[in-house]
Amino acid sequence: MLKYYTAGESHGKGLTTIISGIPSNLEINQEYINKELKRRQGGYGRGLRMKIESDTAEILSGVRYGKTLGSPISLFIKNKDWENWTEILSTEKIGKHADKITVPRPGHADLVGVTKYNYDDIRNSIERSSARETAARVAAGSIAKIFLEIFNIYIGSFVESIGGVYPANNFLNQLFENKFKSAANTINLKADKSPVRVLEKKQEEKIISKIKTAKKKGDTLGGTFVVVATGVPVGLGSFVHYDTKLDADIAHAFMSINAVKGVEIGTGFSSAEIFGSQSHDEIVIKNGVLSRRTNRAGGIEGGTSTGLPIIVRAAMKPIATLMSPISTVDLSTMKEIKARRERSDFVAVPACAVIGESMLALVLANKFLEKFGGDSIEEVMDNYNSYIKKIPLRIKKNFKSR
Ligand code: EPS
Repeated sequence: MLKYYTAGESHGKGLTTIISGIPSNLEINQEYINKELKRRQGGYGRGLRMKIESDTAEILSGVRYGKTLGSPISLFIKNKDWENWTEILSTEKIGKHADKITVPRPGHADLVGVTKYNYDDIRNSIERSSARETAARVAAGSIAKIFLEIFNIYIGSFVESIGGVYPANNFLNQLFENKFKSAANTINLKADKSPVRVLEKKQEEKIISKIKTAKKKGDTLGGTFVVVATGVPVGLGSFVHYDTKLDADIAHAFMSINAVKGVEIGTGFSSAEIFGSQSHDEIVIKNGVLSRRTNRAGGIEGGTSTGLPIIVRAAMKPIATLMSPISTVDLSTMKEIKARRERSDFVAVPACAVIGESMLALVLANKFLEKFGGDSIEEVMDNYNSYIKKIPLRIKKNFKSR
Protein backbone atom coordinates (compact mmCIF):
# COMPACT_ATOMS: atom_id res chain seq x y z
CA MET A 1 0.00 0.00 0.00
CA LEU A 2 2.56 2.49 1.17
CA LYS A 3 5.92 2.39 -0.56
CA TYR A 4 9.00 4.51 -0.26
CA TYR A 5 12.40 4.74 -1.82
CA THR A 6 15.47 6.66 -0.83
CA ALA A 7 18.39 7.75 -3.02
CA GLY A 8 21.55 9.73 -2.45
CA GLU A 9 25.18 9.37 -1.47
CA SER A 10 26.48 10.55 1.91
CA HIS A 11 28.60 13.35 0.41
CA GLY A 12 26.67 13.82 -2.85
CA LYS A 13 24.31 16.69 -3.63
CA GLY A 14 21.64 15.43 -1.28
CA LEU A 15 19.12 12.76 -0.38
CA THR A 16 15.81 12.12 -2.04
CA THR A 17 12.83 10.12 -0.88
CA ILE A 18 9.66 9.27 -2.77
CA ILE A 19 6.72 8.04 -0.73
CA SER A 20 3.62 6.75 -2.51
CA GLY A 21 0.30 5.49 -1.18
CA ILE A 22 -0.48 8.35 1.22
CA PRO A 23 -4.17 9.28 0.67
CA SER A 24 -5.25 12.75 -0.46
CA ASN A 25 -6.26 15.63 1.84
CA LEU A 26 -3.73 14.92 4.59
CA GLU A 27 -2.44 18.21 5.95
CA ILE A 28 1.35 18.31 5.79
CA ASN A 29 3.18 20.55 8.20
CA GLN A 30 6.66 21.27 6.85
CA GLU A 31 7.79 22.31 10.33
CA TYR A 32 6.90 18.85 11.65
CA ILE A 33 9.17 17.16 9.09
CA ASN A 34 12.08 19.50 9.83
CA LYS A 35 11.68 19.03 13.58
CA GLU A 36 11.97 15.26 13.13
CA LEU A 37 15.07 15.72 10.96
CA LYS A 38 16.62 17.87 13.67
CA ARG A 39 15.85 15.26 16.33
CA ARG A 40 17.75 12.69 14.25
CA GLN A 41 20.81 14.93 14.09
CA GLY A 42 21.20 15.24 17.84
CA GLY A 43 22.92 13.23 20.52
CA TYR A 44 26.15 13.46 22.48
CA GLY A 45 28.90 11.53 20.73
CA ARG A 46 28.24 12.51 17.14
CA GLY A 47 31.10 13.67 14.93
CA LEU A 48 31.91 16.95 13.17
CA ARG A 49 29.62 16.28 10.21
CA MET A 50 26.60 17.21 12.30
CA LYS A 51 28.10 20.68 12.80
CA ILE A 52 28.06 21.14 9.02
CA GLU A 53 24.56 19.84 8.29
CA SER A 54 21.25 21.33 9.43
CA ASP A 55 18.82 19.06 7.64
CA THR A 56 15.60 20.42 6.19
CA ALA A 57 13.35 18.79 3.59
CA GLU A 58 12.13 20.52 0.47
CA ILE A 59 8.80 19.14 -0.79
CA LEU A 60 9.10 18.65 -4.55
CA SER A 61 5.76 17.01 -5.34
CA GLY A 62 2.56 15.42 -4.09
CA VAL A 63 1.41 18.34 -1.94
CA ARG A 64 -0.65 21.42 -2.91
CA TYR A 65 -1.66 24.24 -0.56
CA GLY A 66 -0.41 22.20 2.37
CA LYS A 67 -2.44 19.07 1.60
CA THR A 68 -1.49 15.78 -0.05
CA LEU A 69 -2.86 15.05 -3.52
CA GLY A 70 -2.69 11.27 -3.31
CA SER A 71 0.18 11.37 -5.81
CA PRO A 72 3.79 10.39 -4.92
CA ILE A 73 5.34 12.80 -2.43
CA SER A 74 8.99 13.54 -3.11
CA LEU A 75 11.28 15.23 -0.64
CA PHE A 76 14.84 16.51 -1.04
CA ILE A 77 17.39 17.07 1.73
CA LYS A 78 20.44 19.04 0.65
CA ASN A 79 23.89 17.92 1.84
CA LYS A 80 25.68 21.11 2.86
CA ASP A 81 28.95 19.17 2.92
CA TRP A 82 28.58 18.56 -0.83
CA GLU A 83 30.44 21.82 -1.51
CA ASN A 84 33.58 20.17 -0.12
CA TRP A 85 33.13 17.00 -2.19
CA THR A 86 32.17 18.25 -5.68
CA GLU A 87 35.19 16.60 -7.31
CA ILE A 88 35.42 13.45 -5.19
CA LEU A 89 31.70 12.76 -5.71
CA SER A 90 31.35 14.20 -9.21
CA THR A 91 28.63 12.53 -11.29
CA GLU A 92 30.49 13.66 -14.44
CA LYS A 93 33.60 12.03 -15.86
CA ILE A 94 36.53 14.14 -14.68
CA GLY A 95 40.18 14.26 -15.71
CA LYS A 96 41.83 13.51 -12.39
CA HIS A 97 40.23 10.97 -10.06
CA ALA A 98 40.41 11.42 -6.29
CA ASP A 99 42.88 9.10 -4.55
CA LYS A 100 41.42 5.63 -4.29
CA ILE A 101 40.65 4.16 -0.89
CA THR A 102 42.17 0.69 -0.64
CA VAL A 103 42.00 -0.10 3.10
CA PRO A 104 38.63 -1.53 4.29
CA ARG A 105 37.33 -0.93 7.84
CA PRO A 106 36.17 -4.08 9.67
CA GLY A 107 32.49 -3.77 10.57
CA HIS A 108 31.66 -1.37 7.72
CA ALA A 109 30.37 -2.30 4.25
CA ASP A 110 33.77 -1.42 2.72
CA LEU A 111 35.01 -4.92 1.85
CA VAL A 112 31.70 -6.60 0.96
CA GLY A 113 30.89 -3.59 -1.23
CA VAL A 114 34.04 -3.70 -3.39
CA THR A 115 33.80 -7.51 -3.64
CA LYS A 116 30.14 -7.62 -4.61
CA TYR A 117 29.97 -4.58 -6.93
CA ASN A 118 33.44 -4.99 -8.46
CA TYR A 119 34.42 -1.44 -7.43
CA ASP A 120 38.02 -0.26 -7.73
CA ASP A 121 37.62 2.28 -4.91
CA ILE A 122 36.23 1.71 -1.40
CA ARG A 123 34.75 5.24 -1.55
CA ASN A 124 31.96 3.72 -3.67
CA SER A 125 31.01 1.35 -0.82
CA ILE A 126 31.27 4.02 1.86
CA GLU A 127 28.92 6.53 0.31
CA ARG A 128 25.68 4.59 0.05
CA SER A 129 26.25 2.39 3.10
CA SER A 130 26.65 5.49 5.28
CA ALA A 131 23.92 6.11 7.86
CA ARG A 132 23.46 9.54 6.29
CA GLU A 133 20.77 7.75 4.23
CA THR A 134 18.59 7.52 7.33
CA ALA A 135 17.85 11.27 7.06
CA ALA A 136 15.73 10.41 4.01
CA ARG A 137 13.96 7.66 5.99
CA VAL A 138 13.11 10.11 8.75
CA ALA A 139 11.67 12.52 6.16
CA ALA A 140 9.47 9.69 4.81
CA GLY A 141 8.72 8.49 8.34
CA SER A 142 7.54 11.93 9.42
CA ILE A 143 4.86 11.84 6.69
CA ALA A 144 3.80 8.42 8.04
CA LYS A 145 3.71 9.87 11.57
CA ILE A 146 1.54 12.81 10.46
CA PHE A 147 -0.86 10.29 8.89
CA LEU A 148 -0.98 8.05 11.99
CA GLU A 149 -1.54 10.95 14.38
CA ILE A 150 -4.88 11.69 12.64
CA PHE A 151 -5.96 8.34 14.12
CA ASN A 152 -4.40 9.05 17.55
CA ILE A 153 -1.50 6.68 16.92
CA TYR A 154 1.61 8.17 18.49
CA ILE A 155 5.22 6.97 18.50
CA GLY A 156 8.02 7.70 20.94
CA SER A 157 11.43 6.30 21.84
CA PHE A 158 14.23 6.36 24.36
CA VAL A 159 17.74 5.00 24.67
CA GLU A 160 17.83 2.12 27.10
CA SER A 161 21.60 1.64 27.31
CA ILE A 162 24.89 2.75 25.78
CA GLY A 163 28.07 0.71 26.23
CA GLY A 164 26.30 -1.57 28.72
CA VAL A 165 25.20 1.25 31.05
CA TYR A 166 21.55 0.52 31.92
CA PRO A 167 19.12 2.56 34.06
CA ALA A 168 18.44 1.67 37.69
CA ASN A 169 14.69 1.56 37.02
CA ASN A 170 14.01 0.27 33.58
CA PHE A 171 10.98 2.04 32.12
CA LEU A 172 10.50 -1.04 29.94
CA ASN A 173 9.04 -2.92 32.91
CA GLN A 174 6.37 -0.27 33.28
CA LEU A 175 5.48 -0.90 29.64
CA PHE A 176 5.40 -4.68 30.07
CA GLU A 177 3.24 -4.33 33.19
CA ASN A 178 0.77 -2.34 31.07
CA LYS A 179 1.06 0.62 33.44
CA PHE A 180 1.97 3.23 30.83
CA LYS A 181 -1.26 4.96 29.86
CA SER A 182 -0.08 8.12 28.06
CA ALA A 183 0.46 8.68 24.34
CA ALA A 184 3.87 7.32 23.33
CA ASN A 185 5.17 10.66 22.01
CA THR A 186 5.15 11.96 25.60
CA ILE A 187 8.20 9.71 26.17
CA ASN A 188 10.06 12.06 23.80
CA LEU A 189 9.33 15.09 26.00
CA LYS A 190 11.74 13.60 28.52
CA ALA A 191 14.12 11.69 26.22
CA ASP A 192 14.70 14.64 23.87
CA LYS A 193 15.89 16.74 26.84
CA SER A 194 18.72 14.30 27.52
CA PRO A 195 21.82 14.57 25.28
CA VAL A 196 21.85 10.77 25.09
CA ARG A 197 18.01 10.39 25.07
CA VAL A 198 17.84 8.38 28.31
CA LEU A 199 15.15 8.78 30.98
CA GLU A 200 17.39 8.80 34.08
CA LYS A 201 19.78 11.57 35.10
CA LYS A 202 22.28 9.31 36.90
CA GLN A 203 22.43 6.96 33.94
CA GLU A 204 22.95 9.95 31.62
CA GLU A 205 25.99 11.07 33.61
CA LYS A 206 27.48 7.56 33.59
CA ILE A 207 26.91 7.21 29.84
CA ILE A 208 28.48 10.59 29.02
CA SER A 209 31.52 9.68 31.06
CA LYS A 210 31.74 6.33 29.22
CA ILE A 211 31.51 8.09 25.85
CA LYS A 212 34.28 10.47 26.94
CA THR A 213 36.45 7.44 27.77
CA ALA A 214 35.68 5.91 24.37
CA LYS A 215 36.61 9.16 22.61
CA LYS A 216 39.86 9.42 24.56
CA LYS A 217 40.75 5.88 23.57
CA GLY A 218 39.81 6.50 19.94
CA ASP A 219 37.04 3.94 20.33
CA THR A 220 33.29 3.78 19.76
CA LEU A 221 30.17 2.41 21.49
CA GLY A 222 26.79 0.93 20.63
CA GLY A 223 23.68 0.44 22.72
CA THR A 224 20.04 -0.53 22.93
CA PHE A 225 16.93 1.57 22.35
CA VAL A 226 13.17 1.17 22.68
CA VAL A 227 10.44 2.43 20.36
CA VAL A 228 6.80 2.45 21.46
CA ALA A 229 3.57 3.08 19.55
CA THR A 230 0.27 3.77 21.33
CA GLY A 231 -3.25 3.97 19.92
CA VAL A 232 -2.67 1.16 17.42
CA PRO A 233 -6.05 -0.52 16.89
CA VAL A 234 -6.49 -4.27 17.28
CA GLY A 235 -6.19 -6.08 13.94
CA LEU A 236 -3.22 -4.63 12.02
CA GLY A 237 -1.25 -7.43 10.35
CA SER A 238 -2.41 -11.05 10.32
CA PHE A 239 -1.57 -14.65 11.17
CA VAL A 240 -2.90 -16.03 7.87
CA HIS A 241 0.39 -15.98 5.98
CA TYR A 242 4.09 -15.42 6.74
CA ASP A 243 4.21 -12.19 4.78
CA THR A 244 1.17 -10.62 6.46
CA LYS A 245 2.62 -10.59 9.99
CA LEU A 246 3.07 -7.20 11.63
CA ASP A 247 5.97 -8.36 13.83
CA ALA A 248 7.82 -9.71 10.79
CA ASP A 249 7.55 -6.33 9.04
CA ILE A 250 8.74 -4.53 12.17
CA ALA A 251 11.75 -6.85 12.55
CA HIS A 252 12.64 -6.29 8.90
CA ALA A 253 12.31 -2.52 9.19
CA PHE A 254 14.44 -2.25 12.32
CA MET A 255 17.08 -4.68 11.10
CA SER A 256 17.43 -2.52 7.99
CA ILE A 257 18.68 0.44 10.05
CA ASN A 258 22.46 0.79 9.69
CA ALA A 259 24.39 -0.98 12.48
CA VAL A 260 21.31 -2.62 14.08
CA LYS A 261 22.14 -6.24 14.92
CA GLY A 262 19.21 -7.33 17.08
CA VAL A 263 15.46 -6.68 17.29
CA GLU A 264 13.05 -7.80 19.99
CA ILE A 265 9.28 -7.37 20.39
CA GLY A 266 7.84 -7.30 23.90
CA THR A 267 9.84 -9.38 26.38
CA GLY A 268 11.34 -11.25 23.41
CA PHE A 269 14.51 -13.09 24.41
CA SER A 270 13.87 -13.08 28.16
CA SER A 271 10.49 -14.79 27.60
CA ALA A 272 12.44 -17.83 26.42
CA GLU A 273 13.79 -18.26 29.97
CA ILE A 274 10.55 -18.36 31.99
CA PHE A 275 7.33 -20.39 32.36
CA GLY A 276 4.40 -19.71 30.06
CA SER A 277 2.32 -18.69 33.07
CA GLN A 278 4.82 -15.90 33.76
CA SER A 279 5.00 -14.85 30.15
CA HIS A 280 1.56 -14.47 28.58
CA ASP A 281 -0.83 -11.58 29.06
CA GLU A 282 -3.97 -12.65 30.91
CA ILE A 283 -7.25 -11.61 29.31
CA VAL A 284 -9.49 -9.74 31.76
CA ILE A 285 -12.60 -7.56 31.79
CA LYS A 286 -11.89 -3.97 32.84
CA ASN A 287 -14.75 -1.46 33.04
CA GLY A 288 -16.92 -3.86 31.09
CA VAL A 289 -14.50 -4.30 28.16
CA LEU A 290 -11.90 -6.90 27.20
CA SER A 291 -8.45 -5.97 28.39
CA ARG A 292 -5.05 -7.44 29.39
CA ARG A 293 -3.36 -7.52 32.74
CA THR A 294 0.11 -7.10 31.20
CA ASN A 295 1.67 -6.34 27.82
CA ARG A 296 4.67 -8.66 27.66
CA ALA A 297 3.74 -9.57 24.08
CA GLY A 298 4.59 -5.99 23.11
CA GLY A 299 1.19 -5.41 21.54
CA ILE A 300 1.34 -8.25 19.01
CA GLU A 301 -0.15 -11.77 19.15
CA GLY A 302 -0.35 -14.02 16.10
CA GLY A 303 1.37 -11.41 13.94
CA THR A 304 -1.57 -9.08 14.66
CA SER A 305 -1.79 -5.96 16.81
CA THR A 306 -3.72 -6.54 20.06
CA GLY A 307 -4.65 -2.89 20.66
CA LEU A 308 -2.02 -2.51 23.39
CA PRO A 309 1.15 -0.44 22.88
CA ILE A 310 3.64 -1.89 20.37
CA ILE A 311 7.01 -2.25 22.12
CA VAL A 312 10.15 -2.74 20.03
CA ARG A 313 13.67 -2.96 21.40
CA ALA A 314 16.76 -3.02 19.21
CA ALA A 315 20.53 -3.27 19.59
CA MET A 316 23.02 -1.14 17.68
CA LYS A 317 26.63 -2.29 17.35
CA PRO A 318 29.47 0.19 17.94
CA ILE A 319 30.33 2.54 15.02
CA ALA A 320 32.83 0.82 12.70
CA THR A 321 35.21 3.75 12.13
CA LEU A 322 37.79 3.72 14.94
CA MET A 323 40.33 6.44 15.62
CA SER A 324 42.55 3.74 17.17
CA PRO A 325 41.95 1.27 14.35
CA ILE A 326 42.03 -2.53 14.44
CA SER A 327 43.70 -4.73 11.82
CA THR A 328 42.71 -5.13 8.21
CA VAL A 329 44.37 -5.75 4.83
CA ASP A 330 45.40 -3.12 2.28
CA LEU A 331 43.82 -4.39 -0.95
CA SER A 332 46.50 -2.71 -3.10
CA THR A 333 49.43 -4.49 -1.38
CA MET A 334 47.58 -7.46 0.18
CA LYS A 335 49.53 -6.77 3.38
CA GLU A 336 48.13 -6.50 6.89
CA ILE A 337 47.77 -2.93 8.10
CA LYS A 338 45.69 -0.92 10.59
CA ALA A 339 42.31 0.25 9.25
CA ARG A 340 41.78 3.78 7.91
CA ARG A 341 40.66 6.57 10.16
CA GLU A 342 38.13 9.02 8.88
CA ARG A 343 35.76 11.58 10.33
CA SER A 344 32.88 9.77 11.96
CA ASP A 345 30.59 9.54 14.98
CA PHE A 346 31.65 7.91 18.28
CA VAL A 347 28.10 7.00 19.27
CA ALA A 348 24.87 7.29 17.30
CA VAL A 349 22.39 5.35 19.46
CA PRO A 350 20.28 8.46 20.28
CA ALA A 351 19.85 9.14 16.55
CA CYS A 352 19.14 5.46 15.93
CA ALA A 353 16.18 5.57 18.34
CA VAL A 354 14.69 8.50 16.41
CA ILE A 355 15.19 6.59 13.14
CA GLY A 356 13.45 3.60 14.78
CA GLU A 357 10.39 5.81 15.36
CA SER A 358 10.25 6.53 11.64
CA MET A 359 10.69 2.89 10.70
CA LEU A 360 7.85 1.87 13.02
CA ALA A 361 5.68 4.70 11.63
CA LEU A 362 6.25 3.51 8.05
CA VAL A 363 5.36 -0.10 8.93
CA LEU A 364 2.25 0.87 10.92
CA ALA A 365 1.02 3.33 8.29
CA ASN A 366 1.38 0.61 5.66
CA LYS A 367 -0.51 -1.97 7.73
CA PHE A 368 -3.15 0.61 8.64
CA LEU A 369 -3.73 1.40 4.97
CA GLU A 370 -3.84 -2.30 4.13
CA LYS A 371 -6.77 -2.65 6.54
CA PHE A 372 -8.56 0.68 6.20
CA GLY A 373 -7.22 1.92 2.83
CA GLY A 374 -8.98 4.56 0.78
CA ASP A 375 -8.03 7.24 -1.75
CA SER A 376 -8.74 10.19 0.55
CA ILE A 377 -8.14 10.64 4.26
CA GLU A 378 -11.94 10.98 4.71
CA GLU A 379 -12.51 7.56 3.15
CA VAL A 380 -9.85 5.97 5.38
CA MET A 381 -11.47 7.65 8.41
CA ASP A 382 -14.91 6.22 7.52
CA ASN A 383 -13.46 2.71 7.15
CA TYR A 384 -11.58 3.00 10.44
CA ASN A 385 -14.56 4.37 12.41
CA SER A 386 -16.92 1.74 11.14
CA TYR A 387 -14.54 -1.08 12.18
CA ILE A 388 -13.69 0.35 15.60
CA LYS A 389 -17.30 1.09 16.59
CA LYS A 390 -18.57 -2.36 15.66
CA ILE A 391 -15.93 -4.50 17.43
CA PRO A 392 -17.74 -4.93 20.82
CA LEU A 393 -21.10 -5.50 19.08
CA ARG A 394 -19.64 -8.15 16.79
CA ILE A 395 -18.04 -10.08 19.64
CA LYS A 396 -21.27 -9.90 21.64
CA LYS A 397 -23.35 -11.09 18.68
CA ASN A 398 -20.99 -13.90 17.68
CA PHE A 399 -20.57 -15.32 21.15
CA LYS A 400 -23.90 -14.76 22.89
CA SER A 401 -24.99 -17.93 24.67
CA ARG A 402 -27.38 -19.99 22.65
C1 EPS B 1 28.82 7.99 8.76
C2 EPS B 1 29.92 8.83 8.99
C3 EPS B 1 29.75 10.23 9.40
C4 EPS B 1 28.42 10.38 10.07
C5 EPS B 1 27.38 9.91 9.07
C6 EPS B 1 27.45 8.42 9.00
O1 EPS B 1 29.72 11.12 8.30
P1 EPS B 1 31.04 11.74 7.67
O2 EPS B 1 31.76 10.58 7.05
O3 EPS B 1 30.58 12.73 6.63
O4 EPS B 1 31.78 12.39 8.79
O5 EPS B 1 28.19 11.68 10.54
O6 EPS B 1 26.09 10.29 9.44
C7 EPS B 1 25.54 11.36 8.83
C8 EPS B 1 26.16 12.17 7.98
C9 EPS B 1 24.15 11.57 9.22
O7 EPS B 1 23.50 12.53 8.71
O8 EPS B 1 23.66 10.79 10.05
C10 EPS B 1 29.03 6.60 8.27
O9 EPS B 1 30.15 6.28 7.89
O10 EPS B 1 28.08 5.82 8.27
